[in-house]
Amino acid sequence: MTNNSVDTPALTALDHAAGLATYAAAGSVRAQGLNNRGPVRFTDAGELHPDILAAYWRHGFYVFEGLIHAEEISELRDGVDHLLQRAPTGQGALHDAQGRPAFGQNMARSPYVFIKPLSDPFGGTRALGGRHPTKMLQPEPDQRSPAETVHILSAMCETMEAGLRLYGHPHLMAIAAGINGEDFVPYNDATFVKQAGLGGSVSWHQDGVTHWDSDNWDEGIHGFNFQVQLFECTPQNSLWVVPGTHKLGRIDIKALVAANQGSEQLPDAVPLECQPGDVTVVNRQMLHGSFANTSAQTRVSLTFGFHRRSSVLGASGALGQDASEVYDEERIYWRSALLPVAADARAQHYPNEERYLYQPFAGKEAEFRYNANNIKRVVRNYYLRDLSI
Ligand SMILES: O=C(O)CCC(=O)C(=O)O
Repeated sequence: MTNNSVDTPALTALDHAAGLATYAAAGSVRAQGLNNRGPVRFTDAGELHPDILAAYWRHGFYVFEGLIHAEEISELRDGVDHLLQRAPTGQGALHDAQGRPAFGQNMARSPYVFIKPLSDPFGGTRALGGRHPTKMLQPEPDQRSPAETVHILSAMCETMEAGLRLYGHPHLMAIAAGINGEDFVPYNDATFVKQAGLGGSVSWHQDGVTHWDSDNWDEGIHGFNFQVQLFECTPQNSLWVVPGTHKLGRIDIKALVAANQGSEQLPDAVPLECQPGDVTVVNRQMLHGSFANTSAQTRVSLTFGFHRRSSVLGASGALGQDASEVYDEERIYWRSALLPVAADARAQHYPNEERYLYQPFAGKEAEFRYNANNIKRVVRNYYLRDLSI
């Protein structure tokens, strides 16, 4: 299947879904052969199990099954639902669909990114460092569709208490330490909302933009992203990855798609099929993307990443950050302070759960409790200190 052009009739959502069916089934079979999914396991010393780490480094991704309990998933769904109910009616609008003042107007940056339904907002543009060089298929949405649909919700630790608590999840933090070292540091967060019949595509890309030409480049230098899945992820609505591509350096995506007869259905890709509560870890150097969601199932993926400290210290702003920003010790300290605050928010909500002690703030737990002072100095506007590379 080739991309739309002005000369060809518009692709219907139905045809798009039908055009994905065979590819989706084959991708699902390929994924099953990889042996990189299952429940999280730790050694007696509390470290991420070496078999899991080996599978992650081999393929560039891992699926942790059932990591987040149903009760917490339900709280997160409520949080996202609230944000969607109170969303402005479109980018920059002041009211929600009920005519109430929209959420987020007192924030330093709107937490909502809207797009035209089923569109590919970044493919083939210079946005985000031009890292999405090709355009995905853009089927025609149903005539009753709204003009704009929410594509991304950001700042989950400020907009949802459940989002902040998730950030401090002890198993997620231990996984981050296993991959990036105990002094790991945060990246950013973005919740991808792919509503049934409306959700747009995310064109094939690799996330990292800073270190491709570094002398000390390696397969882990751009960190990884978690995706916490609130609903079932099927081959039709899920993120797809090309296994092993985190080892290849910068990929010529345009040439790859051209060599595939212009089709977005890359031959070796696999879907990240998940149940609610599963968590994926995807290396940010992986070639990955997702198709327009012409299926009947919504996907909501809470996406947040972590880096090695050495990848970030001294780097300049990239992606959502201005190039004039420098990630010095102080910047890293205050962005990382969200982790002990999140761990304490979690401990207050789930008092019987063992808390993760984040090594860079060891001994400072009392100073970084979840309280009014730290909501003001650490949580508010935390996303302005993101560490994007
Ligand atoms: O979940 C998606 O559809 C896109 C996610 C993605 O591209 C990313 O996390 O970089």
